[in-house]
Amino acid sequence: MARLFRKKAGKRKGLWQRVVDFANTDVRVAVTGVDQSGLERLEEQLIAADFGVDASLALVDRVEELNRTGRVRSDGLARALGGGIREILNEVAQPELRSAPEGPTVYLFVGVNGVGKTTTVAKVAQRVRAEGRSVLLAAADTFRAGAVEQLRVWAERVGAEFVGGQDAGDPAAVAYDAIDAAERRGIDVVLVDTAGRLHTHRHLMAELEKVHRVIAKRLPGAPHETLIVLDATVGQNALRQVEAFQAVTELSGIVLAKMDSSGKGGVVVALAKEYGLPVKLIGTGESLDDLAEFDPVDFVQSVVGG
Ligand SMILES: Nc1nc2c(ncn2[C@@H]2O[C@H](COP(=O)(O)OP(=O)(O)O)[C@@H](O)[C@H]2O)c(=O)[nH]1
Ligand SMILES: [Mg+2]
Repeated sequence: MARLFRKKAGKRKGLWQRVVDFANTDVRVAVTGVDQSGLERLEEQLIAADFGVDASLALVDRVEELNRTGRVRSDGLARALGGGIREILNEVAQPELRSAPEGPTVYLFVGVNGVGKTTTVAKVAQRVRAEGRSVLLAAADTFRAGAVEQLRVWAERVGAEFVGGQDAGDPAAVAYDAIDAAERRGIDVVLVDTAGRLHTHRHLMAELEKVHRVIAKRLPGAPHETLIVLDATVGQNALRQVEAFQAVTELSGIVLAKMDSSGKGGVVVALAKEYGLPVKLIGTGESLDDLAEFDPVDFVQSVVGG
């Protein structure tokens, strides 16, 4: 992941450079620490970088606290921020995907349209295959024409089993059949792809609630992960999406897709602070191998170098 951030340092710079420049070039900061207007500017910059209000205030408080003890000078600011961000992220960190003690492990993928759900399902399938485990893809996106076929193609490419419904069929039935098939065939992991939807799609949200409920009923302990896929480029809107999906499923973590095309990693901190949800995986491109674990230490290192 460190490589990813270095690669995009140019883009990311705008975001952080303002915070860091502020510490380095403001002579008063170097001599006397951060003054009140400096703290206000820092707060604005953090909010502009998508850290969210709660996290930004907590970080500024931390800087203010260190400031009082004289410990914030030019390079100390980056370190103070880095420590604060790490703390917020570590509180919710949980990089491992949960597995079933026996029988198939089931992961449910949810999120709005076009964020990268289906691609993420394929990437996770590829990873499971690489670990020598068997995997079945369940095409419970029966809403968008062609979605079932799209997942079938991925399944073939990664060597996964496949269960697909009819277009316009019942997605909960697809998930149910997929778990049946996995049990019968002794398959290790079931990945359930779903249709993109917005909180305004009442019918589709109710349908998703049903998918979740049917999985939980069919196999106690499942879904072992309910992962919301977010497009890293949307920034603050990610928070609204989490809120909406949390209301109908029990989210266990986040996949932040499109980190390769975003300078908006700050939202990760807001999500941890406001929803207590860990980012488990990040998408770093459109190919099957473009999936990485989210590592808070790497993240902080890459953004503040502290
Ligand atoms: N750059 C980049 N593109 C991605 C990533 N993940 C998905 N995409 C692209 O985003 C688009 C939508 O992906 P898809 O998986 O169909 O989204 P879905 O509607 O949520 O299932 C496709 O063009 C993908 O190739 C990623 O991590 N990085
Ligand atoms: Mg899809």
